Amino acid sequence: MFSERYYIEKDKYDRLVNRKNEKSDFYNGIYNRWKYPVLTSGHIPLFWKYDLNPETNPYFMERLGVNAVFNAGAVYLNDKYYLVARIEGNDRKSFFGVAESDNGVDGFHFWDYPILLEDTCKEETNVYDMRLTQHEDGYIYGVFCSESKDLHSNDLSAAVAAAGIVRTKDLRTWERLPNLKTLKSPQQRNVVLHPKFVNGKYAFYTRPMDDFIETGSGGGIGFGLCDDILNPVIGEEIITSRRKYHTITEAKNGAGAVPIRTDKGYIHIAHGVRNTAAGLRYVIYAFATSLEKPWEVIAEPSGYLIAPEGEERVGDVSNVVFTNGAIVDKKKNVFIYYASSDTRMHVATTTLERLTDYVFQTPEDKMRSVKCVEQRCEFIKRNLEYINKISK
Ligand code: M1P
Repeated sequence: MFSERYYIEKDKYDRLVNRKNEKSDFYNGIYNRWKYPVLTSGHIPLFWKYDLNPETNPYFMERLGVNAVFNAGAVYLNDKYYLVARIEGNDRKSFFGVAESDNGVDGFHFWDYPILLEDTCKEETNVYDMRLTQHEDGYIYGVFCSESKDLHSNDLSAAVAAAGIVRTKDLRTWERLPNLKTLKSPQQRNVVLHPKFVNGKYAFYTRPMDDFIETGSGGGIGFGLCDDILNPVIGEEIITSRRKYHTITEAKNGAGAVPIRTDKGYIHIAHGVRNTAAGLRYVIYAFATSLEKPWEVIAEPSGYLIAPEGEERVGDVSNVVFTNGAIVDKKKNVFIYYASSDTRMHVATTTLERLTDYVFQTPEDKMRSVKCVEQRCEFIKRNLEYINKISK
């Protein structure tokens, strides 16, 4: 018989997973924030953490704890909303688990088992942050960070990041492909596969990096083509959305959700990082690239789209919001899944029409205070003239 405590914990879990979500009172006209996180460590089934047999676990102890659930890839299949979340054990190793919901804002529950990747890469220590691309070749690709110890350094923390690739048709059976090789960049993180062939090739958004943490000379989000997904190699990478001095992307940036196709161009939802006295601050921003040349930026609203607010500001890595998944459903509603402070998952919702308006109509960053004040003064002037006109 299960311990009495099992039923208490099971009741907590059931209440959390079945809790109805509601829009918060946050307003900016661009998207709605939802009150409750959609996934947390509390959403992990008890049988992933507790040995349920009282003979081997008489004190009903957690034997394999889970520290955090965050940075989820997202995909919409057969009218359901799926997240492939980064689950980090108390042992600091991350892995992936599939959670599904009927409406995209609540009711997310994990399948019985996490994803067990093929062990094809013996030096790999950690995996995280999967982006899910429904490619026109018929597969769903998962591109994630594959992290290994840097054996060429005496620093115990030195690591090497590469892009791992898996593919599936049903989220249940996953085929591991070789890691992506980028000939010009020693390290890669935040790599996203474009959903279409570009010039007949697989196209990746990359993030050239000199080092595991610092992007160094890497100029921003990169783009490169690859002939063969079974032997994925990228020669040249060109820069799409650039890091810029004194902006939200000054320290680094990285591709997030798979680009969303609209009539006007592809919308990208990415992250930008700046340095502060309190450490790095991660925000989410948006930009658009051309349909014909999906590496060419054609619109980039100034500033951030989502910044951490309230409880989002605090967690294992505070002052961080990060996205690697968004869904556009059959009604053209957009679900932006984002993690806060490397701890939990949230959702912000909007429509494709509204998001397109935001990306293409929001003014660009004028890059210098004086120019930004000029921009704001013109804006205020137009508004005051309009108020005057309608109040006559
Ligand atoms: O801790 C914040 C994020 O840091 C990394 O992002 P980036 O590569 O841009 O620095 C990632 O490890 C990500 O998982 C993490 O959320």
